[in-house]
Amino acid sequence: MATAAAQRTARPQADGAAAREPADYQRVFDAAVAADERIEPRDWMPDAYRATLVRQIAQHAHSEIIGMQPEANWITRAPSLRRKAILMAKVQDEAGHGLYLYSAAETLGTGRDELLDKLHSGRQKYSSIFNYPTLTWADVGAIGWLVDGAAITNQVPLCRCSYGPYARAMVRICKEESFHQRQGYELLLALSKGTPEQHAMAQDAVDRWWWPSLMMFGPPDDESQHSAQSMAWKIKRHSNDELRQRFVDICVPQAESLGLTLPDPDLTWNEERGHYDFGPIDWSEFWDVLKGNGPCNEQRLTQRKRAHDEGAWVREAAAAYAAKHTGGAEAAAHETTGAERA
Ligand code: BYC
Repeated sequence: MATAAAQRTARPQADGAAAREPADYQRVFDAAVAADERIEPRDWMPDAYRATLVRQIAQHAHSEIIGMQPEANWITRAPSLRRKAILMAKVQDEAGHGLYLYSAAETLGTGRDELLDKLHSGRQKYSSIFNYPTLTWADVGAIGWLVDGAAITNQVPLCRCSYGPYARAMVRICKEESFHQRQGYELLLALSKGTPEQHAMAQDAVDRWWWPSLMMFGPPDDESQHSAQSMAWKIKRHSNDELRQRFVDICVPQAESLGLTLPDPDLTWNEERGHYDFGPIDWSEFWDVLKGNGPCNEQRLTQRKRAHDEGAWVREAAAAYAAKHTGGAEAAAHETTGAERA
């Protein structure tokens, strides 16, 4: 009797069994999702499931590498060696996250070149949040606390995503994100407890990053075109609004401990719901940023394309090195075969 995993595999039957009908593959896939099993790269999967994963994972990967820019802006101006070392490590981590995610997308049969080409030509998105500028040093703290905090809230459930490679990549990413969130919180705390000017700088950063951080979770549920299907496939485990509410509930007491206020006069505890109520989000701003009209959209894409072009020689050198080694291995194998024959 074939195991559940073997039943899902789309490879030809080694035992010569008759090929299954498409409906059988669909049934086996549906049963695996219903049983909370992981779908793996060699398993049969519906085309639309594959396309949805490529869309989400690519957008996620693009966000990681574009997300390096706003913080990298402050590396040379970090106020101490310790802060500089922490920030450099964080920005490098984001590059690493991009690599895990591009690799996960590759397991779905989509090459990295193709995905980068779609990013550079505006055919694939990256997170709206990275189209806002980092105006002061406190923004590094606000990004860590709020942006990485929102990312963790969104990404912890993705560790249970139905697609194996994405879920496994998320485990490591979430561990690193929690370090990022803590360093941001600690940085803001130092500023908040510092001079009045430092406190004001921390408050100003939180005022600017709060609403865009809430937008990171995506449009409200009734305008989220992909949520229902993604949740049925167990790619997403919670809706955009559920995760946004969870994030607000986490942040309110943290803001109090930081001695900072969140820029929303409507934030109040709702005893009946067991959650904080919060004010209306300006969704016109969100859609406008997605259309390319945020304060930094143009700058981010221009910088990304420049970095890609300037890195061409590195990719060429790496490819030449790999070809040399593959060539060497093939030549060695050939020699062995020849020696055996002789
Ligand atoms: N920004 O039907 P919906 C990080 C798009 S990196 C831009 O709800 P879905 C970090 C959406 O793509 C964090 N676009 O979509 C890095 C769709 O358009 P398309 C990045 C957005 O996919 C460095 C349309 O709106 N995290 O933390 O079901 C330094 C309708 O939306 C956004 C991830 O990528 C947005 N905010 O749900 C520091 C997490 N929201 O594709 C930190 C993985 C929505 O049809 N992604 N859109 O053209 C997800 O969990 C989901 O894709 C989302 C959206 C919740 C974001």
